[in-house]
Amino acid sequence: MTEKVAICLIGPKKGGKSSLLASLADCVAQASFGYSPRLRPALQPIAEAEFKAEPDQRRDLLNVEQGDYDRLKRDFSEGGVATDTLNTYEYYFRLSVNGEAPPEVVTRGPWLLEIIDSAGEIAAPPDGAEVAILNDVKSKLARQMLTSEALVIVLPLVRLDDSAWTGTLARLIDRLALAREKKLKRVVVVFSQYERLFTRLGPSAFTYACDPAVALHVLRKSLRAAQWLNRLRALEPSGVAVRYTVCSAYGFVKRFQNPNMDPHQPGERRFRRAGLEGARACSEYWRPFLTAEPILYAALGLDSAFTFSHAQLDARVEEISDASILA
Ligand SMILES: Nc1nc2c(ncn2[C@@H]2O[C@H](COP(=O)(O)OP(=O)(O)OP(=O)(O)O)[C@@H](O)[C@H]2O)c(=O)[nH]1
Ligand SMILES: [Mg+2]
Repeated sequence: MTEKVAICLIGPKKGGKSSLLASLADCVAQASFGYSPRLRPALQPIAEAEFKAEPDQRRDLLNVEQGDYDRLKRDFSEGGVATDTLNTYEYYFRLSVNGEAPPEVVTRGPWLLEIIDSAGEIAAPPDGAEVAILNDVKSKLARQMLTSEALVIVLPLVRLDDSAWTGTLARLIDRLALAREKKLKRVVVVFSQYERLFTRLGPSAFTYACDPAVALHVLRKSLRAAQWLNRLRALEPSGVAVRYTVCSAYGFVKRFQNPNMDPHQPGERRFRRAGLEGARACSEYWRPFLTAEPILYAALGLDSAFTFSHAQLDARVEEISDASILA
């Protein structure tokens, strides 16, 4: 049976929310995730009308243009555009699982997803900053957070220490934990821009990035630097599952295995073949990394090799022989 799931992306400005979303469909299509390849998930952008239609009308709507998501992808491939604060933006997808999955997952679905993106300043403005946001927009996002089944908190991995937004985000988590009428079932914290940790490793970068033990080590280290995330534990007694993961929308360069960013280009441009323009120039080499995880977990509650619970993060730290290279 078709099931609808609403997922709200929140996190600071420039945290990587829109980039995660823009790379999501390609990440699923390229199976660039930590789920078993036998799961065979498929994710297709759909129009809002299809999401909202009654089940018997859905077939007629299959050919509607997917303009909004195409525009988001194009903006991302051209270097990214900050989301404006004038509204919150909904994107719609059909998710299906076509391969081997736990029985409770295959017997349900397909899933119609509504993913809500918004400017970081609305939910997580810098502490003490006067950011003028229309009250309508704030209350729309607040309502969307309370009526979503899942929340994905996107945090930039590399700028945790000098971040002015931790206070506002911590207070938001507290308020969510106290809210009675929420529908929340799952929260995923995802640290973005993961490929940046591996820039000095050249063609070995992808091999290290693909090791879940490295991600676990990085997450433990990041959580020590972000103690305020412990407040999420307060959600668990009310039945909300919390997971941590990492992702990179830029990802890695196909065939060459190095991180897909060029530090010598102004604004750290992604690699692309000179002379080729537009989407093709990027897709030839671009392999996004794990941006599927937060959304598939949010929608299905299904763990991958790269999603970690508090229990896994708390477990006795095993020595990881190669982790010292990341220090
Ligand atoms: N190195 C690297 N940079 C990234 C990645 N994803 C996004 N960025 C950079 O981070 C910037 C911000 O990303 P966005 O996706 O626009 O962030 P956002 O959370 O949507 O920001 P707001 O819309 O302003 O709230 C982009 O312009 C990129 O330069 C990534 O995977 N790796
Ligand atoms: Mg954005």
